Amino acid sequence: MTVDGAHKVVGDLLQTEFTPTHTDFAGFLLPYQCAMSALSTKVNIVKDELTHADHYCPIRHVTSRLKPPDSILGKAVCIGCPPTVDDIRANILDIAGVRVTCGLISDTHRVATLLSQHADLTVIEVEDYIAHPKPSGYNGFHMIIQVPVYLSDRVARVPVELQIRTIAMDLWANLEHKIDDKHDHAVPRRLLNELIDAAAAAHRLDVKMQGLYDEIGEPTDGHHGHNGCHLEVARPTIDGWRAGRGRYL
Ligand code: 0O2
Repeated sequence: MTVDGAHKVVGDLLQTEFTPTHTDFAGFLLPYQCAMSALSTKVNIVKDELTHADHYCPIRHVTSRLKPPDSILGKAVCIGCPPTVDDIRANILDIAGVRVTCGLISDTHRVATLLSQHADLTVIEVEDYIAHPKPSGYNGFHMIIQVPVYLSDRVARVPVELQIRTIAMDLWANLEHKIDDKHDHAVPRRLLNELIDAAAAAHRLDVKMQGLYDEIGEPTDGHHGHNGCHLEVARPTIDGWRAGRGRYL
């Protein structure tokens, strides 16, 4: 289903459970907000520590966002997830998102490896769009990470989507997002082709810069080159996990 189609269906879903009438959105989103803050803090600690220790920090920017309720419901409709709180919790894993922007391709892999080594984090899904770009041209390294949130009576393990991109791809993705919005998700073919060309050019620049860096750069601890990184991915532990979602490496 297209995004527009989903929005129309969302408009007809006022009787579903996931609405302001039935759902305390602030309460639903709170664990996601906490998990997002915890992961952002971890990334920022790594950033500060490496800036201090290495004088070269692979992390340039860290941002985060919570998906708004209408967008959560739109995605539920798109993927055929029943619009109930439990189903949404089990099947939509990018309600909380943290985005890390890096200089080089090898930096993205270094950051992914460093974070995956945190004992309290569990990587449950990896999508390597750098090795396998999307048809749109998008590339980036995505992980779904379970982050522990210590509530008053229990520990909730909350999924957060971590997106790690180069600066060049971040520039592309932000512009592509704006163009997509401006055209109401129906971008003319000519522009789509130009965007695909631009993404390829950004990737060529990334590969070129990586090559130049490799000529002068000294590998640091955890450096895995730019040909990818291999992470241990845990089997999902969330009830109602959507079979076949993502690729498990
Ligand atoms: P926003 O605004 O970030 O919330 P899914 O997320 O399950 O629908 P998929 O393909 O399994 O789809 O997830 P994926 O591709 O790992 O992550 C999707 C997110 O990556 C998007 O989130 C974007 O942030 C980013 N992304 C993926 N492809 C593109 C692309 O072609 N262009 C741009 N600009 N960003 C992309 P959302 O939820 O779509 O948006």
